[in-house]
Amino acid sequence: MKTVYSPRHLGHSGNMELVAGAIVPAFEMPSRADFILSRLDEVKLGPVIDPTEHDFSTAARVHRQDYLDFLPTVYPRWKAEGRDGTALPFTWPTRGLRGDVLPESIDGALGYYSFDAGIGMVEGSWDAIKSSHDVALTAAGLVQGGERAAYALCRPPGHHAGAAFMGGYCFINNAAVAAQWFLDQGAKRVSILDVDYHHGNGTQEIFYARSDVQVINFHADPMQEYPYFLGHADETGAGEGEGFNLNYPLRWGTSWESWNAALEDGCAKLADYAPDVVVVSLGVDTFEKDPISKFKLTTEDFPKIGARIAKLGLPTLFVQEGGYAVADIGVNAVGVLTGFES
Ligand code: FKS
Ligand code: ZN
Repeated sequence: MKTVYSPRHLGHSGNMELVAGAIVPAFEMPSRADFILSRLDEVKLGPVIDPTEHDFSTAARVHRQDYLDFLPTVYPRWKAEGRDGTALPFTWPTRGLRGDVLPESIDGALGYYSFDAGIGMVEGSWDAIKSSHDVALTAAGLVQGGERAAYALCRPPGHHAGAAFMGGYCFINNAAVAAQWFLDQGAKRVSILDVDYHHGNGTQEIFYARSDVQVINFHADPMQEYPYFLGHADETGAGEGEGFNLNYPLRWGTSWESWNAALEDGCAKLADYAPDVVVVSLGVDTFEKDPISKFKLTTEDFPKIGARIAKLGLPTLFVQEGGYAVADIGVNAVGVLTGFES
């Protein structure tokens, strides 16, 4: 399997986030990708190639244009206020406030275009975000070109980013852009299988009223876990999209047996849908030693996920999302890929 990777992710570094009342270094850090890259080399999964540059025309079909225009302006505007460090929002338009008027202030605009403070940006962030988008589309191109599967080593991740908002370390929804691109290339139906520990609320929002993309999520129950405000089982789609969104919320402490039962059910629904291609939002923060998560999957479980996905017998694009047990992330993420190939 080929991997697409860009060192331009490295500019997205030194970020801070709010954890339990303190500002601390963000868990989503550059070394995550380094560990994956060195593990890819160790197991000789296949060639690692550079992305080619892509414009944002496909991204504009899943994101709002004003949001895409806003992203590259964030850090220049932050600096123009005489600031440095991490750009972060702190006010959001919740119930009872106006969510329809974009403030002139950079702090107001950051709140308008986000749902949490997990989206720190620094000088090199925009270039990294752009490269992550290019990585996803380049890997999608490999699958479109006839490869059985490809791996997009994306950083930053994407599945929390919605049509017009960022959140949870995500800015552009790489998996959603790739899915849209497959459709634009002639695919009739695409399934997104999101195995990250956290609910992919952005992906769900983007495709919620559509029947050409089936979105299947296995994740920690939003009653207990971030992102808290989406991801319940009764969210099944709207209008034309009714029945094409599937959520499997699972309680803290979930281990392989019950996680796998959900995967089996989801895979059966996926097979019924009979998509032309599968996009996997690949998070390995379901790992027992993940520092921010509370599932109990082991290193031995990840290849089984890959093997089950391979059994679907469909062209498959893997898009990297979360995973914060940095020393194990390489073995676990690459374990899914080798499991797929075995
Ligand atoms: C406050 C707890 C909230 C945010 C967790 C974000 C998870 C991101 C992810 C992605 F795949 F997008 F990277 N933390 N400290 O793993 O879902
Ligand atoms: Zn996650």
